[in-house]
Amino acid sequence: MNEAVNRKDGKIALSHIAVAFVALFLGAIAGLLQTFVRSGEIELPAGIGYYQLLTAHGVLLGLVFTTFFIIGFLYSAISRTTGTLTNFSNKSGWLGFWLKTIGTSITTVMILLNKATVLYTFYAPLQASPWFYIGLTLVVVGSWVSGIGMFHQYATWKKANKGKASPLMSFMAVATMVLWLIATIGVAVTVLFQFIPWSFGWVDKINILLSRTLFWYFGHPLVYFWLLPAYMCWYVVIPKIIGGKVFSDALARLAFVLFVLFSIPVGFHHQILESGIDPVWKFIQIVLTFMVIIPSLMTAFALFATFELAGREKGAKGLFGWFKKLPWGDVRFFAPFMGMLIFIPAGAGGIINASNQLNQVVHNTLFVTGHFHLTVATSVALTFFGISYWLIPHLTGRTLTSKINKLGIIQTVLWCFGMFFMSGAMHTVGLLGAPRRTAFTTYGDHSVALSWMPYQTAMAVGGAILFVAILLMIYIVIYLAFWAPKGYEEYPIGEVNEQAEATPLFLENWKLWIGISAILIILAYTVPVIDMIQNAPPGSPGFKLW
Ligand code: HAS
Repeated sequence: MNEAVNRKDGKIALSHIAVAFVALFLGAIAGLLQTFVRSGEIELPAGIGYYQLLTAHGVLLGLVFTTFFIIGFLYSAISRTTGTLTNFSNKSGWLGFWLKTIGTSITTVMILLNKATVLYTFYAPLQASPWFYIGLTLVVVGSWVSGIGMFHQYATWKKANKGKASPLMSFMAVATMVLWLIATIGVAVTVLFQFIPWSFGWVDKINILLSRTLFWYFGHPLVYFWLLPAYMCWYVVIPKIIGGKVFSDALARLAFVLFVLFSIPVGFHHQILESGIDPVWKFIQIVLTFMVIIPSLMTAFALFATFELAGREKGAKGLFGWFKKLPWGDVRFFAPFMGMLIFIPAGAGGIINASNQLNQVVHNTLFVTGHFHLTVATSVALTFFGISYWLIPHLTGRTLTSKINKLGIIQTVLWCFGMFFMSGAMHTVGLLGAPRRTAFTTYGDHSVALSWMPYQTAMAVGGAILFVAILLMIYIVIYLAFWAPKGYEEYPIGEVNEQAEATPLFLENWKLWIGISAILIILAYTVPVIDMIQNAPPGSPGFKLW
């Protein structure tokens, strides 16, 4: 195994990470302004709309920051663990990068021109400029090209190492991209066959229910596309940083396989309150949703085991003695750890959302917004920051200094504080009935709406703290990329515990897993989708309400 990522391959990863952090910065400005507008502190100048900002925030952070960071990180992981990329994989890496970057630029310009104020979920019948959808298509096609490059590298390694299990990190990267490719079929179909013809005016009407269903076929696995790279860090990188071992290679692979199987046929849990879908099919998909919780519970188990075994190796005694042996002063550990810790309430919120009856209380309220600010914007984002502290200097031939390590710890603490205020207030006020996706309003000074105001102010306070944390992070990223002392920063990859069971090779039988995944998708979606087409509602013209 290479100890360092090849320089040429590293440039692909770095370019992706650079775009990711530019998107993070722009998206954060939108986020800060939103919290101030929503709490009634400011009004936006120059005709900028609240929903325009909200669209920019969701697209730049939810779609661009994540996708670019993930693909950059996965390329680095594959190159680090399977060796220098083949010519084909390297070229695919660059082609994918440019397609995604051109697509992102088109989409962002459309949002800034106020021609695509449709939020990141672009629900019909809100209708954007066709160029918004074309930009998104390029991002998706670019990500496919990147994925094919990774598959090629993995297949080349497998051919040269017949009968051996692939390196764990590469396996995880491939599983993440398999999930992504299957998931994006849904969004590709709705954008190509519904949104683009409708927004160009080639057809007058759109089947809203079908478009939302195809969106959520993609939208739920999307959240695991965000989560799995964080899990790669938790399973493989963290053991090395804490001086321990990967608890079980087989368990980690099985968890990733379960995500490929169960993360897709569950989109209806975002549509529990959507009329026109038979409750039986909603019920089936909710049962499958509870199945997709299992690999996260397995992950929690494996992490506790990793921490405990590492602690006992270092002489920890008692039930919780290992806790003190963790490297609290090392930001490469501390930031992802805070992500894990916060994933416990974040995941509990997900289970609340997924429960049919409780969903009636929280759907379309700020509770859901609170949920995803803990999951993606804290557990995942803090882990991505944790990766950046060593990955960026590793790729630029520099080192993480103790000053930046300290700043990173301050950044993490600020992030957790900011999120405590913002997401805590969102969860609470959501339970009091405050809707999501709304600008400032007192609903004619209604007493219930007025009771939400203190929470919205708390959201703005949290948002301001988070903005300071983002500025700090951007400074750290620039420092690590350009100013940190030259040197060598380790790319940490944990070894597997000698006492773990051997990894069964069937875990890499992709034909089997993709086959089962296809069967589950067909089972969960065929009948309801046929129903939506055969008994289609009249369809809707486009609306531009901004
Ligand atoms: Fe979710 C809505 C259900 C996980 C993101 N979710 C959303 C939306 C987003 C999102 C963005 O069923 C909004 C979409 C929109 O715009 O409308 N979600 C779930 C469930 C899970 C879940 C069941 N969500 C995530 C993750 C996300 C994410 C992960 C991003 C990364 N979600 C829903 C539902 C809705 C929803 C409904 C729709 C609501 C509605 O009505 O609109 C599960 O996967 C969660 C399982 C997680 C766990 C936690 C395991 C804990 C671990 C940490 C261990 C910690 C350690 C450290 C070891 C069971 C692994 C501790 C150390 C110590 C010392 C203590």
